[in-house]
Amino acid sequence: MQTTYIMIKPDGVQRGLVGEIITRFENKGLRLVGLRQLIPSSKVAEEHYAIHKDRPFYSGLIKFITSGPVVAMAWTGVEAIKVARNIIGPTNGREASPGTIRGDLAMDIGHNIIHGSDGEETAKFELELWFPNGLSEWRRDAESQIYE
Ligand code: IDP
Ligand code: MG
Repeated sequence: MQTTYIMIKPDGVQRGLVGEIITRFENKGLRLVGLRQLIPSSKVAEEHYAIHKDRPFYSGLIKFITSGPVVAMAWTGVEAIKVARNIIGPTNGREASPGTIRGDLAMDIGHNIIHGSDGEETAKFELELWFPNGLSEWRRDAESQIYE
């Protein structure tokens, strides 16, 4: 089992897509183990996107992500990091395939609705950053049907 950090960005919250997005992860069979809405501080946003700090879009990205509430989530499942990235689709909404969140709901590269961790190390770092008080430990009864 892996746990991945997923975040609905301010555009997704403003557009009223929170329910739609959570439904996709829940229906897939992932288990929600953390959920909070907050307006990110610059400090947390800068740490989260530190890897991009030398990119030309960095300051705009920090401004965007701190501009309003985000929905921070942690989802658990077998290969959850890859599964979630597949549900989300590639960065540019215009190039993302229909069926993915970005392919169905986004038209932009910056305003692309949602973030998902890209590997085990980043997932661990991001989960500790956004959920300093830890995650819920529980097991979905449906997992006996979701997994063989
Ligand atoms: P990802 O979210 O698909 O993993 P990354 O390359 O890690 O994409 O970039 C992080 C975020 O930075 C993207 O989701 C997007 O919001 C923003 N971003 C990436 N590339 C650009 C760009 O060329 N212009 C504006 N924003 C960008
Ligand atoms: Mg990324």
